Amino acid sequence: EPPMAEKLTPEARAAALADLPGWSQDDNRDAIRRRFSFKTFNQAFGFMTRCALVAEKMDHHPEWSNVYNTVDVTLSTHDAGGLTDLDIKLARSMNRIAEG
Ligand code: HBI
Repeated sequence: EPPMAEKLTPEARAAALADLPGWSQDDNRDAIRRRFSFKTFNQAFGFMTRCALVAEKMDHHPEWSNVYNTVDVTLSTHDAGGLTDLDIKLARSMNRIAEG
């Protein structure tokens, strides 16, 4: 197994967020969040299916919920107790997948 990811410094977090369209710092936790909105439930669930395959490959998993055409995502590295590069990588993948 790779070594545990380390929490990003405030500077690294700010720099990463500035280059991550749609994502923002969670108000209450050391985590980032984004709402993805689609035209249909089918598009939303297709997005979740593709993201799930990436997450499983990374062994890094989102906290998320789906209501009809909307997917709310929160990313944090539980093992590290906060935001790490793994969250940034998964967020980038999710943005790419959402762009189709
Ligand atoms: N997903 N978001 C997130 N954070 C983790 O710390 C994490 C995970 N998926 C799997 C995982 N850790 C495993 O490494 C441990 O649960 C063993």
